[in-house]
Amino acid sequence: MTLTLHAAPGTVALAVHAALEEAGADYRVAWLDFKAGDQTAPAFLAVNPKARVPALVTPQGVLTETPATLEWIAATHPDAELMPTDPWQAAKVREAMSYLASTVHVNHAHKMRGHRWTGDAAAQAAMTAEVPRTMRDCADYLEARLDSDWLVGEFSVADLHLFVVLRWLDGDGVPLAEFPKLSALKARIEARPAVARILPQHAR
Ligand SMILES: N[C@@H](CCC(=O)N[C@@H](CS)C(=O)NCC(=O)O)C(=O)O
Repeated sequence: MTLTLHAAPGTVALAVHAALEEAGADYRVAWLDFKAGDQTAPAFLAVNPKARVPALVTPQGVLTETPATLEWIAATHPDAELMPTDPWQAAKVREAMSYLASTVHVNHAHKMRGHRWTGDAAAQAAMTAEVPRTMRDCADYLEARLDSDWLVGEFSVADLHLFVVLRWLDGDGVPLAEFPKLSALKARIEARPAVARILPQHAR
């Protein structure tokens, strides 16, 4: 069965798209137009009631949440070696993806999606104003802990997850150029043939 990835350009779904391409998976992309409100249309809510991308339709059902989806792709395409087999290294990959999803992505969402937390326009503006600081804190942490070519040992799905965040930093008021190790990692990921093949589809 061909997998179907529900995605929108430039979103965290890019990490899953890149993993499918890296894995040589049999897949297609169903694109959503966020500006048109596709994510809250009944047709998509039937796929993912959380109204978020990525959502991956698999033979066993729909998979959501980027870390879980990335790990499933790695597990079902072992030849691509997208997840370490060593338990410690695998736990470190999960640790990184949990941090990216639950802390970094949430900080980023405070820029445009403050309405998820408050209906108060002034409070939303205050949240937006904090994003350059909170995202810089994350970038500082990541830059300081990077000690090899990849986030955890060999290349893994955690690098693809991080890649999306690195693409967001400039827009969040944190110049990526100020972080030499993160800039070099982003360039290494962009140079991967699978990533280069899908990136044009994520131009916004
Ligand atoms: N925890 C989810 C978050 C997914 C998420 O928030 N995706 C955003 C795009 S980056 C989305 O679909 N937003 C739709 C909206 O806010 O309307 C994950 O890690 O996959």
